[in-house]
Amino acid sequence: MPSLLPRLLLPALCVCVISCSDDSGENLPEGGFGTETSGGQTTNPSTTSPTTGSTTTPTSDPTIDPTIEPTTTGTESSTTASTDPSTTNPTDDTTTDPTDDTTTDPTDDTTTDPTDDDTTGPPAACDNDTIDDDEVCFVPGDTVATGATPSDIASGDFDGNGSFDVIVSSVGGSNVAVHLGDGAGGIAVAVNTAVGTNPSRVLAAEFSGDANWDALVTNTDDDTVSVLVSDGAGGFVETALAVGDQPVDLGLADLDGANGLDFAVANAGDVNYQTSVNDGAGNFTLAGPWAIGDEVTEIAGVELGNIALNGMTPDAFFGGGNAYAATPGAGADGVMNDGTAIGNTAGMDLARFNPGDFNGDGELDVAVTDGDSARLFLGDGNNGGPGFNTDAFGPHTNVSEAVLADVTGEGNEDLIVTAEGDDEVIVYVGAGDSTFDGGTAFAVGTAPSGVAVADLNEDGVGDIIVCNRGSGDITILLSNP
Ligand SMILES: [Ca+2]
Ligand SMILES: [Ca+2]
Ligand SMILES: [Ca+2]
Ligand SMILES: [Ca+2]
Repeated sequence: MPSLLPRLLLPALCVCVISCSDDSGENLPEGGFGTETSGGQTTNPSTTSPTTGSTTTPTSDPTIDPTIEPTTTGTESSTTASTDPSTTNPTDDTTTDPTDDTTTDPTDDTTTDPTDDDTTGPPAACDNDTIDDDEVCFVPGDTVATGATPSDIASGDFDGNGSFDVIVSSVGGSNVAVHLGDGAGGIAVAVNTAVGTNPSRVLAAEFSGDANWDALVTNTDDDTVSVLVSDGAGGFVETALAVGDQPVDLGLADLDGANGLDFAVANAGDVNYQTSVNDGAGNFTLAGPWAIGDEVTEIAGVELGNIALNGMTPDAFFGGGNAYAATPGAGADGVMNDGTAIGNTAGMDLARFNPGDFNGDGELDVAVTDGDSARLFLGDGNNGGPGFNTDAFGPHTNVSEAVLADVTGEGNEDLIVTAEGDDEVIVYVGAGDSTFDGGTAFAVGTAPSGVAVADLNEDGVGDIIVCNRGSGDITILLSNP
């Protein structure tokens, strides 16, 4: 992928893959690696350290060679993958072109290409087990049928066997679909679990005090959150918590410093949010709703994490439409303080929120969709709350979700964006210093509506899992270092 900007390799940060979500204040269960999508939890049940490597293999340009050259690109800067000269001449494999890392020739392994260090892999290779500065590589994995009109997807180890599994919510339905992972990159057919009406966001984490990951679901049409405590066999025991009007998003953190993860829920109909404190066994007690500031007139998302508003207790970050705000957390019993409006983003349409820590400073950062683009909020620890990365990652067509996770194996969070109108997922490789490359697009199913990252094949590098609203299925893209 010669057109990608060279990214900095920061080996010292590689261990962050295991735990930086915790550092962001999300206080994830041990082992974290992999990322949820909704509300954003993640994690790696196995505490394996990330291996290295990224490479390339696209799926998105069938007219050339679907096994190799990623086409497209969304862009934050003006750099795009389209600058690869080889794309204009499929047979061009000239060794005099230093940027030609062709892809159309499966036997190309030229050592005269300064950017090609893929000297050991087989043809069309994304498997040389080295970190290639210029490659972003994913191998198409399984496509698996799921709920009829999936809206969101998350990953966790629900049966406690050490391998990531997948859970999907479907718009208009009353079930979530669970797909157990096989540890080799595949997932099983769906087994449904009943929840409330119109499950929208789903988030996975371990919060009941055993080895089995649990889940939370917002049921937008009956104003409940389903607390799904895993039974250890891929099923759940559901408790429906009555919350405010039209719950649409969730955030997770240990608010009170005891008994594991607590959560926040954004109520779009009431334009407020509530917190809920865990007793350690997955029984939650609601607190709030909390003041969010007059400037915030819509709430589409909420995240919990330290943004240094008042020390190290988790704070809340929330908003929607054209404004966002934060409230300092008081800690005790999930109590939050009054909201502080941080920014008015006139003309934006902030919708889906997901947490991360893309500059690795331990402060909560947030990825948000904004119409045809994705945006990033940088928690800078300045007590004034998060700054705002004004770069738009796009344009694409109808960005449905944006998540932060390392899918290239070098230890920095990348930005993964689904474009519902383009049938693509776009990967922006993060350098760990708040900068990203120009993006590389990969084809997925029809109308991708959500994305999660988890290491499904257990090679130490996060894989991309997309649910597709239009085709009613899940696309897996295995990172192939
Ligand atoms: Ca599992
Ligand atoms: Ca559990
Ligand atoms: Ca707690
Ligand atoms: Ca993997």
